[in-house]
Amino acid sequence: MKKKVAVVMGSDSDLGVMESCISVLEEFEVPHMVRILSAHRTPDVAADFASNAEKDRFGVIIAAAGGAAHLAGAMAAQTTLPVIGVPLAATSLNGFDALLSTVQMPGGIPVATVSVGKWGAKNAALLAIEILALADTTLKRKIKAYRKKMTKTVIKKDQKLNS
Ligand code: RP5
Repeated sequence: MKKKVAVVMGSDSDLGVMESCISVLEEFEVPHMVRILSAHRTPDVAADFASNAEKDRFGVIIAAAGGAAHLAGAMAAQTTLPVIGVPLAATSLNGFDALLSTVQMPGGIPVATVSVGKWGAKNAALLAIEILALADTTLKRKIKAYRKKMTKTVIKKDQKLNS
């Protein structure tokens, strides 16, 4: 049975940006679940989800948060599954605060942190797919094809610009 990706976020206000993540998982037909779980507002529910994630057949957890962004770290504290943190720009500090909260994990509890906002959201999905592809040849083929297509698109744009 294929492993799933969990996409968790601190608030429904994060959903707009996280669509960039969800759409990539859909494009690659990766089974996934999207949850609103908060490290601060629903800490018990969040901890329960993360501690059961491996048993519930998840392979990777993507965690996005913007305000006092502890969600990825809180997930990682409860599981040895890989956790990818997506810092979001939700405060007057434009996401720099979320970046530091997410990336500066103390030694022993890793969180793979991507960039702030929609690029990070997209890359979180691609990174999760690359992790799952280590044990899934179909997914490996798809991710290589995705890269080739992207390369061709950029070459075409360059040729168009110079023709
Ligand atoms: C964080 O606080 C959430 O991840 C969100 O980015 C931010 C603000 O949440 P709301 O007040 O919009 O619900 O926990």
